[in-house]
Amino acid sequence: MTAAQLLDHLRTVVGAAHVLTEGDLSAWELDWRKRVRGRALAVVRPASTEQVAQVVRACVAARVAIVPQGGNTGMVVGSTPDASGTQVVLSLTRMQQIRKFDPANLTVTVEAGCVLQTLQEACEQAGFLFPLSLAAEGSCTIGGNLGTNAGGTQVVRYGNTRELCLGLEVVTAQGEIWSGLAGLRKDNTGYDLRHLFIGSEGTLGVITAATLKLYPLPVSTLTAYAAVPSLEAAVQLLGLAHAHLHAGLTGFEVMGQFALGLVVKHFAHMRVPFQASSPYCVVLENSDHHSEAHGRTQFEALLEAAMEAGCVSDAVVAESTAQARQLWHIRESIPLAQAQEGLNIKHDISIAVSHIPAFVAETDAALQQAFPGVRMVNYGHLGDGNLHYNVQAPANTDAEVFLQTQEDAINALVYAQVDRYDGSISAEHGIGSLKREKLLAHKSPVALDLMRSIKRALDPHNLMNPGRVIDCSSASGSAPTTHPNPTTQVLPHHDHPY
Ligand code: FAD
Ligand code: 2HG
Ligand code: ZN
Repeated sequence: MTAAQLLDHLRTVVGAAHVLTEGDLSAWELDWRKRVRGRALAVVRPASTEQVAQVVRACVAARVAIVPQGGNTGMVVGSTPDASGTQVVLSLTRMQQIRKFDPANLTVTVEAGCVLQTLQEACEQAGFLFPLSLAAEGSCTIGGNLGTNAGGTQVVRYGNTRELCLGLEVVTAQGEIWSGLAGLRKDNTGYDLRHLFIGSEGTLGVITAATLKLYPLPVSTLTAYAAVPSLEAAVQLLGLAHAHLHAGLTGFEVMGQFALGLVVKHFAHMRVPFQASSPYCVVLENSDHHSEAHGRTQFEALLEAAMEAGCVSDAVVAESTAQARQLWHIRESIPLAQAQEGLNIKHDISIAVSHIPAFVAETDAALQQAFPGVRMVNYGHLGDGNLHYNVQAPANTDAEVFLQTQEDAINALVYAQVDRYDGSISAEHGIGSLKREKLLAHKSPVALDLMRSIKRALDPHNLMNPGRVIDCSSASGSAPTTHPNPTTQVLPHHDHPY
């Protein structure tokens, strides 16, 4: 089958209006950080699981690779096509139905293209909480959240997306439909296939729907914002927060002074408490199931104990939902402020919480010694041991030249430290193509071989998002493939500011 014949066939499957080949396809071809632009054979937008299956079968017959895509907000260049012009972007955004609420089972079944915020709001209207929450929630999709096993700001209480998922519907790399949406909390009938697909970044199959866990809505959700004198103090505060709030602790985020300074600089209208006076600040959330008064008393007792222990120097508790939103907005604006500041290097790392202060002290010092003047944009989900330990070029330097010459060495230094502390080089964003080489260097050979075996077994023609996560192309000396995997085109600097 030629490419033209394939496109004709796809038009009959999803409708001509939903096979995009011309015009500005940047929304699908350019990654969120604007680091890499690919070129698609077509963007195909099916409206049902059956259509996804037909698209996959047609692509397999034509030996054309498929790149599943949701909101295209991923951080690791995993959802855009390569530069060959031969890959089909399979966009799930037309599949957005909430298929079923099951209040007694505390589950919701939803299609993969549903935007996270749409699902959160629908759940709230139905009287339930769907707790996954991240700054990209207005545009990321459930399929992308599952594909990346996204984390976000509520993991400390509810776990990441994997832990919120009870079942999946998947179109396999052969174009068959596997339906596992029963929503069972107990099912020990052999391998748990759902966990293979979650976090596989579109490399094993296409997630078309999921059954997800719901929780009771808290009676009151309170937010506090605290200045802490050090990272050690932030870790001590985390311990106190667990002890005082128990399961009420639903958010614990840390923000370094320079990261908050970028928010002040680029979003001048925002009020950022304690930024000038404290090396770190923390956002805490307490979700209470008794009453607001109970939640507030608990929060006040916690902050009093923390001040007595010397791990909090100043704190505010939001008086209203609007104030709470403003405090969270500060935290959630950091990635955007960092983008405004220009090119940067992201490290989405996890380390045991207990080791984080020592890791940061040592790694900050080593970076300053090797790359004087680098600016650390350090913040993240301290409650989960997940830091966004990002590096900005020194002030008054050409960031593009700095990155070209120093990025590899900076990554090597940071990831060697992560290894020394037995951490992970990707806590929540995934591997995509950005970290594929790093995965080879930081994962054990046994683990890599197991991953390759799974990939070859489920996707023998290497057509599902090839070149992402783990390379099984013939060029890698691994599995046979009918497709070379040309490297994506790295953009000139004026096109990739983040
Ligand atoms: P996409 O970017 O479209 O795709 C991501 C990956 O999933 C790709 O490999 C793609 O092939 C695959 N995929 C997409 N849909 C499917 C499907 N239906 N079936 C199989 N595979 C699929 N991430 C966090 O974890 N925590 C955060 O706190 C966080 N904050 C963010 C804040 C901002 C401002 C931004 C821009 C991003 C943030 N992210 C965060 C990253 C990103 O939002 C998440 O990775 C999100 O889960 C991606 O969803 P998406 O729909 O945009 O997926
Ligand atoms: C966050 O927690 C996101 O804000 C983005 O995961 C992190 O931009 C980043 O480095
Ligand atoms: Zn994050």
